[in-house]
Amino acid sequence: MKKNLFIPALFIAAIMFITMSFKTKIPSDLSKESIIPKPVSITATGDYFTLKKKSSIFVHVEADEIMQIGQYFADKLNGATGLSAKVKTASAEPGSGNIYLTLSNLDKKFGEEGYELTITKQLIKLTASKPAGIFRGIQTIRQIVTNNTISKKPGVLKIATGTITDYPEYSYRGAMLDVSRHFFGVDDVKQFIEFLAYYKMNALHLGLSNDQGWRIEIKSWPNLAIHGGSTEVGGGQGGYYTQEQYSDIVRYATERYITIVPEIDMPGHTNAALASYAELNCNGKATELYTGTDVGFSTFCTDKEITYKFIDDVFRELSAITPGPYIHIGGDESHSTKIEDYIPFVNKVQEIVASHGKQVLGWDEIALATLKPNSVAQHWANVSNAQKAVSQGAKVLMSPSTKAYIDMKYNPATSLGLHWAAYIEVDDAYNWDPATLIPGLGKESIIGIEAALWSETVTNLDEIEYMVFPRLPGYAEIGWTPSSMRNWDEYKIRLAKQEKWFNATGINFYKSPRVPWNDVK
Ligand code: TNX
Repeated sequence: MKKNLFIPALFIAAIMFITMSFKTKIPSDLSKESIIPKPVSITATGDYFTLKKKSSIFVHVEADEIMQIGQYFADKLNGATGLSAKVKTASAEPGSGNIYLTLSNLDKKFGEEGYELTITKQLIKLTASKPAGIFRGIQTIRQIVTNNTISKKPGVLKIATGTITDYPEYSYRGAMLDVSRHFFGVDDVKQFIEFLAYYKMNALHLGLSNDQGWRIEIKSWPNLAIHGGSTEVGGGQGGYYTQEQYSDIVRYATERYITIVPEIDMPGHTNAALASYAELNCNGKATELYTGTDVGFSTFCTDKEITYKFIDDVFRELSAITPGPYIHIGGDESHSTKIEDYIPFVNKVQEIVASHGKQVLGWDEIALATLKPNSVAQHWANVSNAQKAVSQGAKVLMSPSTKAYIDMKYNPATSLGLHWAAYIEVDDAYNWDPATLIPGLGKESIIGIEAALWSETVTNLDEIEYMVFPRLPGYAEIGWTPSSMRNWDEYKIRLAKQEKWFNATGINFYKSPRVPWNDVK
C-alpha cells in the first residue's frame, strides 16, 4: 500500500517541478527582450500578457490600409505560433486577450515609421501616426513572439508587459542586391524583401544592369533584355524581369513599406547594352556578351545623340513602373570614359531623370559632376567624392566598402565572396558609425545606410543568405538605433538569439565564432 502511494506522489512532485521551471521561463521583463534593431525606449512593467487560441487581431474600423497589414501580421503570427488568430475590425479598444492596431497622431519625432507598443496584462496595443509605423511595430511583436515561442504547437504564449516607443535614426535603411552578375528570380527577391522587412529596413536597391547582364524589359529597346539578359557571370543562362514581374516585386515591397530603387549603371558597366544595340557604340559595332568579372572596360558613347534618346526611353519606362522617388544611375568605375566626357554626361543624365519626376542616386563618383541639390551620392570608396557631394549641398548614402559590402568574405577561410575591400566579420559590420566615418560629414548630411551585395560569386538564394546573415541585422540597427545606444558586447547577445528565427525560416547563416550562439537559450 505504502509503495503504491509513493509513485503518484513522485508524479505530482515531478509535475510541480516542471510547472515551476516553466514559471521561471515566463518573461516578465520586456526590457530583456532581444529586439533588433534595439528600440529607442523600453519601459517594463513586470507582468505578462497571455496570447491564447482565441486571441484576435483587431484593427480600428477607419483604417483600411491597416486591415492589409493586419492580415500580413496574422499570417506571420499564426505561422510562428501555430495559432489561428483572425483579423477583425473594432471601433474602440477590444476586450481582454487581444491585439489592437490603431492609427493616432503621435508626436512629430515618431515620423512616418515610428510606433508605440503598449503591452498590458489585458491587451497588446500598437499605435502609429502612419501605416508604415504599424508595419514596423509589427516586426517588434513578431520578434518578441519568436523569442518566446517554445514550439509550434498551438497554446498559450506569455509576453512581458511594458511600453516600447520607437522611431528610426535615419530615413533610408537599405540593402542592394546585384541581380546582374548573377540573376535571381522574383521569388528569391521576394524572400530578400522579407529579410529586410523583419529588421525594419525600408529600401531595396536592385542593380538591374551591368556588363554581364541587362535584367529589366524595356519595351522600346527589346533586345536589351532578350540578348543583354541572356547570360551572366560564368556563362549561365541569366534572365530578366518582364515589366509585369518587376511591378509584382514593387507591389510586394510596397506592401512591406519598402521602396524599390532601380539602378541602370552608366556610362561604364554597360557592356550588356552595348552588346544588344550596335548604335550605342562609338564605332557602330555591337560588343560581345561578357561573362567574366572585370570592371572598367565599357562605356557609353557620350557624344552620340542616340545615347541620350536611349537613356530617356529607358528612364521613362522605368519611372512609370517605379513609384519610389529614386532612379539610381550608377556612375561608378567609368575607367574607359574620359573625365571631360564623364562630367557633362552625368549632368545631362540628371536632367533626364528629373524630367521623369525622379531624384538621382549615384555612386560617389557622380560628385565629380555638378550635383542637383536633391541628388544623392552613395559613398562606397572615395572619401573626397563624398565630401564633394556635401559641399555641393547634396546628401550622402553610406555604403563604405570596408564596412557595408556584404559580398566581402567574413575571413580568409570563407569560400564565397571577394576581399578586395576588407574581410568583414560580424562585429566589423556592426562596429561603426555612419556619422563619424568621414571627416566633415555629419548626420545632417546623411540620408542613411545601405549594405551592398554584389553577386560575382553569389549564385543562389542559399549563398545570398550566407553572405547576408548574420550581418544584415547589424546594418539594420546602425540605420535605426541611435549610435549612443549601440554596443557590440550587448548586441551580440541579442544577435545570438536571432538563431531561433534563422532556423525557423530555414536561413543558411554563417555561424561566426564572435557571436555567443551556444551561450544563450
Ligand atoms: C566595386 S562598388 C563595384 C562593383 C563590384 C564590387 C565588388 C561599385 C560601385 N562598383 O562593380 O561588383 O566592387 O565588390
